[in-house]
Amino acid sequence: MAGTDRIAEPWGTRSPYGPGEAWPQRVDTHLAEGLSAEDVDSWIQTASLLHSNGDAMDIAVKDGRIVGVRGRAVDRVNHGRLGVKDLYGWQANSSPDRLTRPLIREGGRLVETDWDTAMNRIVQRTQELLDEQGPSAIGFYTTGQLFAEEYYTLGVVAHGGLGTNHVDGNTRLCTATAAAALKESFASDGQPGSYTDIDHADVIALYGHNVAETQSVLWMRMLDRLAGPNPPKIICVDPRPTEVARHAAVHLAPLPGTNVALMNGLLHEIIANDWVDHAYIEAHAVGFQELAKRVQDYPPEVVAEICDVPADQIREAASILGHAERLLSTVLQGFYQSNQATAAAVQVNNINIIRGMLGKPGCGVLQMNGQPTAENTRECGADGDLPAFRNWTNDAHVKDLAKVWNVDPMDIPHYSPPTHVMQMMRYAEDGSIRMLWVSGTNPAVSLPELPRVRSILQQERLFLVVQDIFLSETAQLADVVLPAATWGEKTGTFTNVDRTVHLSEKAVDPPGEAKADLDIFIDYAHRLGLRDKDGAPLVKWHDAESAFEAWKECSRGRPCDYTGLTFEKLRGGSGIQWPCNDEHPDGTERLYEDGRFFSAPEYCESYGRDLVTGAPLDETEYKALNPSGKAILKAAAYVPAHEIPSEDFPFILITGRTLYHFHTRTKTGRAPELQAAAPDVWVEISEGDAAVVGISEGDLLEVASPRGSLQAKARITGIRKGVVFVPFHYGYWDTEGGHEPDDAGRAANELTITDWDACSKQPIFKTAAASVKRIAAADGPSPAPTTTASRPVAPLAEAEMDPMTTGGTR
Ligand SMILES: Nc1nc2c(c(=O)[nH]1)N[C@H]1C(S)=C(S)[C@@H](COP(=O)(O)OP(=O)(O)OC[C@H]3O[C@@H](n4cnc5c(=O)[nH]c(N)nc54)[C@H](O)[C@@H]3O)O[C@H]1N2
Ligand SMILES: Nc1nc2c(c(=O)[nH]1)N[C@H]1C(S)=C(S)[C@@H](COP(=O)(O)OP(=O)(O)OC[C@H]3O[C@@H](n4cnc5c(=O)[nH]c(N)nc54)[C@H](O)[C@@H]3O)O[C@H]1N2
Ligand SMILES: [Mo]
Repeated sequence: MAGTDRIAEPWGTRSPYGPGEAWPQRVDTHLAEGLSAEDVDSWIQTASLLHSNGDAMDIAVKDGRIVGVRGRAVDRVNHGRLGVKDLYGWQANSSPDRLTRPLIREGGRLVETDWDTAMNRIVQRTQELLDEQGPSAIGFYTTGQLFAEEYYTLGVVAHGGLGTNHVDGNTRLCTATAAAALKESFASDGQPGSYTDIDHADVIALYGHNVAETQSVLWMRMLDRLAGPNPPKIICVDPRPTEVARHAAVHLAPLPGTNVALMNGLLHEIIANDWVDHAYIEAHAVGFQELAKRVQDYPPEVVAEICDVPADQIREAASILGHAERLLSTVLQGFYQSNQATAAAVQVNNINIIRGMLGKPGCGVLQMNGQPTAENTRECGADGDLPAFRNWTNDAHVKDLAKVWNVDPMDIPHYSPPTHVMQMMRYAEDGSIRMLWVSGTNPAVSLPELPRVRSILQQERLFLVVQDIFLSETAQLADVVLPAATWGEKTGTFTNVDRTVHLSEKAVDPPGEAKADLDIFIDYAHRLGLRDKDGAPLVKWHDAESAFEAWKECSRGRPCDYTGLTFEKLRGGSGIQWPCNDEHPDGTERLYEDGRFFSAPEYCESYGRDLVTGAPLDETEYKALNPSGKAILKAAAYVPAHEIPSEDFPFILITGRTLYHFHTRTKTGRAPELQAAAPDVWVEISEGDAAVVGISEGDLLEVASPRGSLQAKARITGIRKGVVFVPFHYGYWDTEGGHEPDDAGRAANELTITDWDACSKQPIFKTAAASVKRIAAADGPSPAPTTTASRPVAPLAEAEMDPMTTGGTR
C-alpha cells in the first residue's frame, strides 16, 4: 500500500474476489517518517486495540521504541490489512504526557508518589470500608480494552476475594446488548457467525452498524466482494448516509428509536410471504407461533408511518432478505444504544433463525462488539456476569466456579443481578458505594448526562481510584491515579467479535514506573492478603501466561472453551477461534453448525427476560419454554422512546463515531495525522432542516437538550430530516478547562439522557430530544471529515478548505 494517503483514502485499493473464494492478501504498513523496513530491529506480534475487529499486526521496534506497524498477512481476520487508526494510532504510546508515576491527592492537588504509598493508600481504604460497611461499599468499573488475563484476575479479586457484586465494564455502554440478545435467542453469549461469512454471503444486512468507519478492515472485505463477481446485496438500516448506505441495494433510514417497529415490519413481510424455513424451525427453535402472531400488527403501511420510511422500501428490503440464500446479519450501536435495544437486536436473530440461516458458510449473525477486548470482559466475568458464561442463578454453576477458585460458594455474590454501571453511579450518588476503582475507561466523558457524572465523581466522600495511561478527564478527579502500561508494553491475549483469540506480545518497556494492569491487580490482591479457603493466596498466578493457564481451566467445558490454546500455539501464525479444545484442536469457525445450542436448562448462561419489561424468567419458566435446548424466537411490541421531540426540543439527537478517532481521543488525539483529520466537534444536520433554521455550512450552533448544551459547527449532510448527529469523541483534556467545559461545552454527553435498556441495562446514547440554535456565522467549513458519513451535501469550495482540518479532503 505504498503511496496511498490513507487519511484521504481510508479503505485503500480494491482486491476483488468472488463468492467462496479466499480474500486476497494485502499488507498495509506505516513506519515513522524517514524509516524503511530495513531500519527496523524487530517485529513483535499483536492485534489492534482500537476497535473490535481483531486486525493482526506486527509492531516495528527500533532502539527500544515503537516506530510503526505492519498487518499480518497470515491472519484469518485481516489478511494483512490495517485501518487508518491502527496505521497512525501507535504514536500515542510514546506521547510525552504519558503517566509515569503514581499520583495521590494531597491538599486538593494530585502529586507524584511511589507505588508503595499509592497502593497502601488504596489497600487501607479498602480495609476500612470492608470493616465499616462490607463489600457493598466498593465498586469496580473496568473496560473493554485490557487483556483477558487482566479481567479474569480482576473478576477473581472482586467476586471471589472481596465478594462485591458491584463489578461492571464500560462494555455495559458498548456490547451489553450484544450479550443480552445472544442470551435471549441462544440462552448463552457467543457469536454464532464468522468473518468468513462475508466471503460467502449473497446478502449482508447491517443494522445500525457503520462498519465502514468503525471496523474499516471488515468493510474492505465487503468492498472487495462488492468489486468482484456476483457481489452480495447490502441492506443498510441507519438514519445517516454512511458509506454503507451509499453502497446499499436498500437504505432504510428510520427515525431513531423505531428499530423494533421496522424489524417487526420486515418479519411481517417474511412470514406473510412464507419465506420461512419451516423444517429448520420445527427441528431447532421454539416460539414461532408467538412471533408470527406478534408481527401481524406491523404491516408495511403501519411501520412506514412509525419509522417514516416508505412502505415499498420495507417490502423491497424484506424481499431481499426473504430470497437470500446466504444471509449475514450484523448489528451494532444504532440498535444497542437506541430505544428498545435488546428487543430490536433479538429480531435480527429471529430473521436468521426463521430463514434457517445459521451455522453454514455465509449464514451468520454478528451481534458485534465495539471494543477490542469486550468479548473478554464478558467471558472473564469483569462485566458482573460469572466467568465462562456461567449462570449466576444456577447454584450448580456457582458451586462449580467456587471449586475452580477454591472458595466457598457463599463467598461469590449471586443473590441478585450484578450491579450495572448506571446503578453503581446511583449508589455512589447516594453514598453507599464509597470507593470506585476505574480502570481503562473515561466515564467523565463517555457516560451519559455529564453534568451529573462529574458531580458524582467529584464528591469528597467518594474514594476514586483511576488506572489509566494518561491524565484523562476522569483521572483528574481521582484520589489515586495509577499509571498503566498498555498495548505493546505488556503481554496478554484478547478475543475479537468472531471469537478469534490473538496473542499480543510486549514490544517495548512502559514509560517510567508504569505497570501492566495485570501486575497492579495481582499486587492489590497480595497486599490485601486475599486467600482461598485453604489459606493459600487466592490469585495463584504471577504473569500473563500463568494467568492464561488459570483462565483456561475456568473455561473448561463451557461454550468459550480455551483449553486447547497456548501462548505457543498463538505465536507466529493466525489467531484461533474458540471453542478450541480436544474436540476442536484448531478452533471453531461457526457455532451451531449442527443446529444444537448451548441452551439446555442445566447448561445455559441465562434463562432470559421479558423483552419489553426486562423482568427475568426463572428456571421453571425457562424449562417450560425451552425444555430441550433449542433456539428461542422472542417477539416484542414496539414501544416509543421515553424522550421524544417536543416544541422546545424539536430534533432527535443521535451520537456516535467518526473514522479517525477512538472514543475520548486519549490515543487518536495524540496522533497528529488523526487529530488533524477531525480536530474538533461538529453537528450534522439535514439540508431541509438547515434551511428552516437558517443555517449554513460552518455556522456555530448551540445544541441543547433538557440536560445541558454544547457548541459545535454545522455540517450539512444527507442525514434524514428531524435528526442531528454529534460525535462523542471530544471532551476537555485538550482544552483549557481540563475536565469540564469552560463556557460552552463540546462533549456530546452533556446532552444525553440517564436511561437504559430494560434487558441489557445499556445506556441510551442514541435518541434524546434536542434544540438547535445558530449563534454565529461561519468563518469556514466545519471541522468534520469529508470522506465519511459527515460528507457535506454540497461540495466545499476549494478556497474554504483548510488542509489541516478537513480530513480526507487533502
Ligand atoms: N473509528 C472508530 N471505530 C470504532 C470506535 C471508535 O470510537 N472510532 N469504537 C469502537 C467501539 S467501542 C464501538 S462500540 C463500535 C461502534 O460502531 P458503530 O455502532 O458502527 O458506530 P456508531 O457511530 O456508534 O453508531 C452506528 C450508527 O448508528 C446509527 N444510529 C443512530 N441511532 C440509530 C437508530 O435509532 N437506529 C438505527 N438503525 N441506527 C441508528 C448512527 O447514524 C451511526 O451511523 O466502533 C468501534 N470502532
Ligand atoms: N454519546 C455517546 N457516548 C458513548 C458512546 C456513544 O456512541 N455516544 N459509545 C459508548 C461506547 S460503545 C463506549 S465503548 C464508551 C467508550 O468510552 P471510554 O471507555 O470512556 O473511552 P476511551 O477513550 O476508550 O477510554 C479508555 C481509557 O483507558 C485508557 N487506556 C488505554 N489503554 C489502557 C490500558 O492499557 N490500561 C489502562 N489502565 N488504561 C488504558 C485511555 O487513556 C482512556 O482514558 O463510550 C460510550 N459513550
Ligand atoms: Mo463501544
